Amino acid sequence: MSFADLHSFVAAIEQRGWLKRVTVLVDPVLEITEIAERVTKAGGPALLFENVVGSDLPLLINTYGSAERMCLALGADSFDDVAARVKTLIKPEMPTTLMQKIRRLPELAQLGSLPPKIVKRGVCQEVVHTDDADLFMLPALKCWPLDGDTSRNVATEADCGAGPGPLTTAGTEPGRYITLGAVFTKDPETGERNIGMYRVQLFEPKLAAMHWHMHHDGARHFRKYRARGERMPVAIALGGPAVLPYAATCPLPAGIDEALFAGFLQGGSMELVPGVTQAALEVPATAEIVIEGYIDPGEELILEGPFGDHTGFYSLADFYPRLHVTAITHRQQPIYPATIVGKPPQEDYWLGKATERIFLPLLQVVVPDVIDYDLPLFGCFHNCVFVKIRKEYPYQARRVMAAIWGAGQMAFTKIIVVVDEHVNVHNQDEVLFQLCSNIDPRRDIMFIDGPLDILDHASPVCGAGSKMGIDATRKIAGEGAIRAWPDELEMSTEIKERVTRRWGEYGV
Ligand SMILES: Cc1cc2nc3c(=O)[nH]c(=O)nc-3n(C[C@H](O)[C@H](O)[C@H](O)COP(=O)(O)O)c2cc1C
Ligand SMILES: [Mn+2]
Repeated sequence: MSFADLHSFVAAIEQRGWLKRVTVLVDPVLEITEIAERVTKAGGPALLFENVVGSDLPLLINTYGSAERMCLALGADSFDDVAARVKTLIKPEMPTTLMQKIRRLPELAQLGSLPPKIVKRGVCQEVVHTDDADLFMLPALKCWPLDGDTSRNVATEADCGAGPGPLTTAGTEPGRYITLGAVFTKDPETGERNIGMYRVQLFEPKLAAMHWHMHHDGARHFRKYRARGERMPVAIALGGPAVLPYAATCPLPAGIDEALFAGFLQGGSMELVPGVTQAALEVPATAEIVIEGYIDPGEELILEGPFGDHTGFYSLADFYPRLHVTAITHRQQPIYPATIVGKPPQEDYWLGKATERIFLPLLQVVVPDVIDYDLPLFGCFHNCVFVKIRKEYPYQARRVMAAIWGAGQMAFTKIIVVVDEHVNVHNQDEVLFQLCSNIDPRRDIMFIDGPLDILDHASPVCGAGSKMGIDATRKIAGEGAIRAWPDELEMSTEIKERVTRRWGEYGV
């Protein structure tokens, strides 16, 4: 089952008892964060705030904050089911008999219906604001106390910004952000579409800042428009197909359209309509709200941030492009979807978990040695990954590390721990046990320099620094000085079964 818009997804989760409506008046400034923080960390439901200070729109949060809701949005029973479908994409089994060919026809027909479909009209444009567009009609959250407060947590010159621009005072309450928007852009050379989830800070009714990291596709497009000296059309979609926010976070290779992947995930094409003021872009027909605008790459940048981020720290304020709003369109009675990030676990943990599982078959194409991997909660996505391999030759773990450091967004991983096949990488204690016991630190830790997540505040410069690979596998001949390597303790199956069988007799 798939959900073509947020309204139908809300109805579905409400029907399953996974949504709670909050009717009392609440403040989008900090108060919603603290409520969502408590509910998410307790594994609680999605929340629909029907009465938000300063806005007529209801605010939905924690929509994807559980395995069940994330799977429902993906139209699957489990992440592994989706991974299995992804695997058939990359490793199609060739039908050999006529019967097999016939059986595969529906599958092939389905593949043909995945690219986005451009339609003439969409509910997302039921109401159109152009001259009267006002970003502050949205109940955009101020998530953390120091968000937008540029008196501290500001980047120094060593950071990512492309040089100073003038400071701008931010709206009514500084530090309000759109946090669950899918940002649509196109490559000016190839016309290829990209959808990325990037936060957007509100400054004035028609002025915002676009926080795309330099390594992400939106920023890549931006650099192309800048080189051409052309204005860049941008649209931000809120709501739309239930898979869209997830698709926008997917680490797809540059040039692969996230709308196509969304179509694959939901088993049917996503409908798009041309923007009303940015006709070069198509936006999701079923979105709740769409913000259309442009970035003029010739214009001075704006100091964006700080922002309480998924690292558990404020990401430093730095200079980012100004987004000028040309229209805000919405359906009748739109729902405003939002999320907060912060110390894990938050709602985004589940978006990340889905990716970890769904992208395993794709990672295995690049690094076939990887049997399984886990991005532990404490690692906040990019800080740490546990990898399991079947070791067959010397230094295989190091080869795996090097390959991961070259693989898409996995390249930003700061610490890689490689363990042997028998270790459960989803059990932190098991991995740490191997790590602590199996390494000679000087021999088994490898450092390299390279690009890092720009949110890593400990790296010596923004977006680049050192990474560490820890080979916690059993060492074999050819891997430097090792003595006889002992076997790990394990009771024989026979004795285990005997003790299980006789357990009652012992009376312990
Ligand atoms: C809740 C959430 C917020 C995010 N915020 C940002 C952001 O502000 N800027 C950014 O560049 N990436 C952000 N990301 C990560 C990107 O969405 C993600 O890396 C995505 O794959 C980028 O797409 P792209 O490769 O098409 O650019 C966020 C992810 C999530 C789940
Ligand atoms: Mn992309």
